[in-house]
Amino acid sequence: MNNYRLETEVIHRGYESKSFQGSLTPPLFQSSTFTMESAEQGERRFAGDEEGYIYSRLGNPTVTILEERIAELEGGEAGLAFSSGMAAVSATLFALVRSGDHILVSEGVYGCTYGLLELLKDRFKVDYDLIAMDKEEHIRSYIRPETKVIYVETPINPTMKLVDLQLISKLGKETGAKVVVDNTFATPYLQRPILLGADVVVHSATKYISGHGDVVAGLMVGSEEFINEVRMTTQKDIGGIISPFDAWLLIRGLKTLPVRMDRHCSNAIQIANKMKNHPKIKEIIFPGDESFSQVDVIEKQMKQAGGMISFLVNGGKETAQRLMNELKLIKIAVSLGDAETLIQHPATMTHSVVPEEKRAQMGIGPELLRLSVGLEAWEDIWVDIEQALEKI
Ligand code: LCS
Repeated sequence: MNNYRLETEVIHRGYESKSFQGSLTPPLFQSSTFTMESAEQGERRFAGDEEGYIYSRLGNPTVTILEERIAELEGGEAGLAFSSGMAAVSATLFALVRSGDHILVSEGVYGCTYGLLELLKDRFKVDYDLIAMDKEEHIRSYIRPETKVIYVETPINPTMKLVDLQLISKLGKETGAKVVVDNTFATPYLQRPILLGADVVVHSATKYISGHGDVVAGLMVGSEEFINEVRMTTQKDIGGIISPFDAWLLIRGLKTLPVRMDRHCSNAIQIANKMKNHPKIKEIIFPGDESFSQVDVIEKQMKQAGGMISFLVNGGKETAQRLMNELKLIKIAVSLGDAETLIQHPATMTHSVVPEEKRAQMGIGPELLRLSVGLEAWEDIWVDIEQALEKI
């Protein structure tokens, strides 16, 4: 297949209808296993001497289309799909570290990623440090001979801080640590870490890639060698594979990713502009606003600022929760990147598993709220926020 622009690849990459009786949309291979023509063929397939599907934990034609598509979109050699974002994150880390190793982590990660780091530390003696990743010398001072992975989210959930991916990739190459980037908030439409030097990209595909709030899934992109290793070890033997139907839904979701992202981004700019002038809002943290402290990093690596806004209200947890309860159109829910605008309170919801002092280090206080700006008319989203703000 020729190389096309990303907006075309999201629709076509990895699928040739003539191989599937002309079906315009990729067929759903809802099959757990695949029959062999002979015992000898079974032997050859297991030995790796003949290509072909064996069993859906090892590969499935619908899933293959998704994996080829995401690899192309991220600019990597190969892709792998998982049952959840956490299955992708855990398969990556279990493949890259051994007892005694060290992981350097951005100061702020999704709550369950923090939980996984703690589990690795407690049970498998893999140490980690959460650090601010803004200054080169500061980052360098934490890299040890045992540092095998530099793991970052950017933008960080939910504090919206950014990490300079070229800088981190340079440090990874110099020290031999693998750079893993969770690209959930940006998606490959806004940011392509592998093209900036990262080794592995992971996603919670549950979010913008699905886009419709109906799938929990994960994706990984990296070198052919790394993806094959994970496919045959920490995916095959731990087992966090995607179902063919969920892969099919993600193929469908990806087709509209660019148009949806444009709308999420433009809606977020409108909402942020209204919010920042409201007296009951103490501060907005939105990479698309001129007050944002890392505008230089956006210019280096992001096409647009994204559809997520975090903000602080005057008055702490009770006021934050009251604001949520007064909303009518906007739904109180974790997850993000859906058509519906969603709001959540990170300190008591997505990041409640993170101890309070670590939350404070990450910048997650009781007055912080996170808004996933949806695809509705932005005026309707704002009217809802404004009427709720009037009541607090
Ligand atoms: N990485 C990031 C940045 C995430 O935000 C999440 C989930 C994950 C990984 C894990 O993905 P999952 O297994 O849920 O597909 N984030 C959530 C959030 O902020 N609200 O609900 C889930």
